[in-house]
Amino acid sequence: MTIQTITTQPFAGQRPGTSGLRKKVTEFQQPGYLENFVQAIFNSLGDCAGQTLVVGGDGRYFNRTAIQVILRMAAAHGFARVLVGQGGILSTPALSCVIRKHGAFGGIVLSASHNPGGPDGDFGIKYNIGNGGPAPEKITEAIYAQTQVLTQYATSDAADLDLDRQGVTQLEQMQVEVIDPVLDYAELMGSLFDLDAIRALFAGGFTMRFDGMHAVSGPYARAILEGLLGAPVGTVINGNPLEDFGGHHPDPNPVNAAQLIAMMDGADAPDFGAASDGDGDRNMIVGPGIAVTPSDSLAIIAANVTAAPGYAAGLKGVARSMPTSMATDRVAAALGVPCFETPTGWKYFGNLMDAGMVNLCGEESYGTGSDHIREKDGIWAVLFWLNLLAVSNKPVAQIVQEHWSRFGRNYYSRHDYEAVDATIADTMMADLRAQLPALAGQQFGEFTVQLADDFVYTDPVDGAVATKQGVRIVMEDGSRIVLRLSGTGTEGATVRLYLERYEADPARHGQDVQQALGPLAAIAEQLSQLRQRSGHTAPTVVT
Ligand code: VG1
Ligand code: CO
Repeated sequence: MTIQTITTQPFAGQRPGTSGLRKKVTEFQQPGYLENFVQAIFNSLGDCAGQTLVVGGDGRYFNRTAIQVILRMAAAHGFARVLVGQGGILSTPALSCVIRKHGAFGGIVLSASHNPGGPDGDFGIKYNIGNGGPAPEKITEAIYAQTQVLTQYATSDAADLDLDRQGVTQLEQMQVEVIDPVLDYAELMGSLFDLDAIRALFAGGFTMRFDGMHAVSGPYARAILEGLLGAPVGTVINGNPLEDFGGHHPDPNPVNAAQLIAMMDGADAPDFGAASDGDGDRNMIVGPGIAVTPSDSLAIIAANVTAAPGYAAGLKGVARSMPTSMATDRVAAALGVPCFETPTGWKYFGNLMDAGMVNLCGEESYGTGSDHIREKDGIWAVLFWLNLLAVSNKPVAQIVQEHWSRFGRNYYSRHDYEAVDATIADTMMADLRAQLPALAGQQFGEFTVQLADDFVYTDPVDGAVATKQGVRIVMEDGSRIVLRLSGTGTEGATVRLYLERYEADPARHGQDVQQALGPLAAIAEQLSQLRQRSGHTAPTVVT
């Protein structure tokens, strides 16, 4: 075994997006492509002597290959120790948990999350810092700068390690410890929730289906739901991680988790349904005949947070991404705690949690989590709901309806337009931005524009400023239209249109969501000409 220095040349376009670098597998397979990015991470970190790194991924195609490359390069960079999940598996929340528990310097997640996998699918890589959370923009920009100038990378010529057996192996001067990917995480979950109450719920005949979508959360769900909590075997469906997710899109929404939705809409529906995404950080919550929107789920968790023992002291504050509905703001106001509005992407929540300003965060994109780690956490959200169902003894639909009756309903929907020509999308956003200064005060049907801007966020902890985080048009009645470009797509541009309308009157809480939002969608088209310009007659995905 010797350490070698390999000459390389920069690749264009290695700038991390909303959540790490995501590209087609074939792009990652180019010689030196992954190595360059990993070396850029290490260069930006500097000396790592004596430090521990955590490595794991969602098990998608290229995961194992990438981990072997990273292990050899970590040894060459001088890390003292690497913890790697058995089989190369670590869900994003589990990796965050392991970094924190073992005092690691940081970690590398291999995942393109909700994007499809397989040889023709997507791959991704993301660096997490010592608090367990995604690296802030200051660090991702430093990594990107490195990718543009590096001329060499260092690696070892050691053979591949066995990732399937737990235990310690030596790689150059570095120790590689293959760990149980579930153990630390399951222990943390046990410390937050009323496991006895949930066990009693299942023992009493309560039924559930958890859809692992053939992604990383299956093994976690099996160990926790069917193991620790005594749910019957078969509660977890599609529970074996597959390199191509069985050919599906591992994105837990009613469109992609159609099998689960069909079960939950059926005559003999289970009492509760849930699903998680590729890397286990997203969640979808479903009751018989009702899919809870992520924005409502966040608000409901906020309103009932003390139901779980880990949150008995209540909320310090909450945070939501800007496009997420304002349902949680109403709960925060009622509780008298602050509600922060951040740009899209979990990396913006880290500082607020580290500073003790918030202990609950969420995004409209099926992401919910707390300060137990620094990532969103799919199984955590599912366990919270189970805990709530167990102590409240109410079905999902009743919990949701009672929440609306108390706080009002924020009708909400996201319309995604995928694979739009990137130039058309950029021009559309630029033209929209140009209209913003003149919009305030203008009337569109029943709506009058109160505020129109391109969202700018100043981090209250470190003062970092993020600009151009999405165009928002806020009406006087609180209704909102938000448009932004995705930072995780790998084909052309994905335009996301977010629509929200508040309805206080319980007598009007039973409307069809798309009908309730129809007038706002029409205004969005009038202002952006998104459909007309993109040639899409309808959104690709509506959630
Ligand atoms: C999307 C979501 C965002 C989420 C991000 C990563 O980003 O909108 O809320 O944080 O994915 O989620 P974008 O830029 O495509 O809108 V995950 O589960 O893919 O790591
Ligand atoms: Co994810």
